Amino acid sequence: MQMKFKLTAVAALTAFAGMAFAQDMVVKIGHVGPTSGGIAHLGKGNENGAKMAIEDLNAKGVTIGGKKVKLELAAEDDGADPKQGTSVAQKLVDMKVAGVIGHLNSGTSIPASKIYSDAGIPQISPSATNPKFTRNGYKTTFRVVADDVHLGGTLGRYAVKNLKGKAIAVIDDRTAYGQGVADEFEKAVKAAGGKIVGREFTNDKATDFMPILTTLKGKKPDVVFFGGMDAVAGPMMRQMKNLGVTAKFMGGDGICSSELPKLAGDAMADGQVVCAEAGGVEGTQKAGMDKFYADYKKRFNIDVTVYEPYVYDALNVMVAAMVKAGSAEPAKYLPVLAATKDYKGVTGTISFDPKGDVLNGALTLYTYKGGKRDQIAVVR
Ligand code: ABU
Repeated sequence: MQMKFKLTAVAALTAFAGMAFAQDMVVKIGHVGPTSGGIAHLGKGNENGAKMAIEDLNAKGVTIGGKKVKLELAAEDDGADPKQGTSVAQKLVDMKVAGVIGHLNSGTSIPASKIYSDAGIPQISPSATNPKFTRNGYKTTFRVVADDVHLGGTLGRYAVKNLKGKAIAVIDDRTAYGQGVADEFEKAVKAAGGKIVGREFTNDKATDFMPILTTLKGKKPDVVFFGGMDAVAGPMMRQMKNLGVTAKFMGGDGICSSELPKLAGDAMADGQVVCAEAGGVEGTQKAGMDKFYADYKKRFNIDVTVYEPYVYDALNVMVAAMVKAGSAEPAKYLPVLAATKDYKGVTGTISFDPKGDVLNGALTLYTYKGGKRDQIAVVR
């Protein structure tokens, strides 16, 4: 009798432990963005996108290889600094995260990609657009946005053909993204028969642009393109206004945020800015993106800045691959992730090409009216 009781108790304890194990299997996913420094608003937005994806997945319930899983976010700040980027990448590798969403910047994502590749850990950037990011031959590197060849090229052609720019000036912030997208813009302007009247550079922490703007003012530009981020573009626009430069102001996804009107203040005239987000949806897919914007606002009581839906999709695509592979072990789910085909996300349909780039990536051209982004067109 006593033996029977003992056996029953052991069985119950074993079952309970099994249940607890099944309930408690934790899968850690890393996220990296600059949550400090000049573009902390963008980094925090990206982190929120990752939080929202984790919360939604945990609420729905995720089962991997027959085990109920609790997803946890390991969020790190790289300050948009390449050295800090590699240091937090190593920290995430040491924590044995199953995968990483990030980094936000090309300048941090590119050096970090070697660390993740050496560790065999999949990395999906929701925003790094420098083409080099996916061109190092690493099997672990993916991105869900179009690259700077597409961004700079489209904007360069638009400056000549649609804006009818006759004297185009270019400034960049000397980062991997800023310089790269500006180079692509300049190439496309020239190929479309446009004239570049000046090229200047600054850096991603600068606040005084008067010397370079004064030089460019002498060349009477009707379009100024800036390769860099919104935190620099806003004050640059204010100083352009102070100098009486009324040129159209163009830039890539880095300036194309909901924050730019606040950063530029009254220096931004309606229709003056033309920028491009490195993704986009049309037709029936627009409902999903609109719903994400509304849900995000409800959850965090702030607007989407620009990349949050891409972070959300990147994390969901990663977890979908784990579910399909029946494993959160990087070596097991990586081939399934690479084979992602026609994943229906809030940012559109995601498939990866052999480099890890999103196939058939779109761009959305925007201007600003009344301090709000106003869509011009979705371009493929
Ligand atoms: N794509 C613009 C911002 C991020 C980056 O590529 O540096």
